Amino acid sequence: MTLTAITRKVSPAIADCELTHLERVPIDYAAASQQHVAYERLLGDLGCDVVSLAAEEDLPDSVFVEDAAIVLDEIAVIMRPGAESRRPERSSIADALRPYRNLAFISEPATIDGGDVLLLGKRLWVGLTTRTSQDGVDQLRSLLTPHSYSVQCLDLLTKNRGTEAASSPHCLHLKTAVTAVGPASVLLDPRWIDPAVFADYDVIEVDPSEPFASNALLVNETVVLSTAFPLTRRRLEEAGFDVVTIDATELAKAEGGLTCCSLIFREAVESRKWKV
Ligand code: CIR
Repeated sequence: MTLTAITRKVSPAIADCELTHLERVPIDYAAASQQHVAYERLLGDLGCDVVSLAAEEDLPDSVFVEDAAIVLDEIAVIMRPGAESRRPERSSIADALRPYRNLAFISEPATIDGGDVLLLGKRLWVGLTTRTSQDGVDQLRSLLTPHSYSVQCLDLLTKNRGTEAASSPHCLHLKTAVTAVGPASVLLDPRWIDPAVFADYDVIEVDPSEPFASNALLVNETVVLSTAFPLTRRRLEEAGFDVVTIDATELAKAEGGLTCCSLIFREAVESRKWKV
């Protein structure tokens, strides 16, 4: 199926990115840009029309377009990111999405990052985290209930946490801990999220030696995973998934994973109707 993928080039200011759990280490801008170009090429190979936005010189985290919006068949919702430095990323993402969808907006004081929103069919799981507030979840629910989505809030600050809840910091976003790898399948890290939460789904757990492997990107029927996680790759392949890997190690230093760097969506339902 042809999909559209919105991406944005790495900002030359990436070294000034927000960091929550990782220590700041130097980020090689050239290497990050090169890896990002390979990511865009891979999306193209997997059937996406890639719309690559120009870099935003003054917005360090703007390559992580996933956090500024969510795109559903019926509507796109422009988020209000929890980190203040990231709020100016929204206007250009709204402009990029306008040709494809009607837009709705999360308004202040609510905050919500797209990285906290996991879509499985008509169900959205939304993590309550340091970036996403209850008000953000509630606003999203009122915007999407008319489109027949159910919005399920997952408190990741005090509940639903995995085996390392007491000893390690919680993960940044819901999708750091769990992502969709099929229509009813999720890849998760049981240290960060209680697998019982996803009992209705087919659950694949990451290899215990590979933290951060749980952020995989599903494009059509292919699972894209970082080359850093060969053992989790093997688990997925043994479970019957088609997996391709890509080097995403440079942006990982900015706490970015594979889902973070694109907004992927299919043709709007209305325009499909026109073509029938
Ligand atoms: C941030 O802290 O906002 C960025 N440095 C990383 C955002 C990664 N986005 C995501 O997981 N959805």
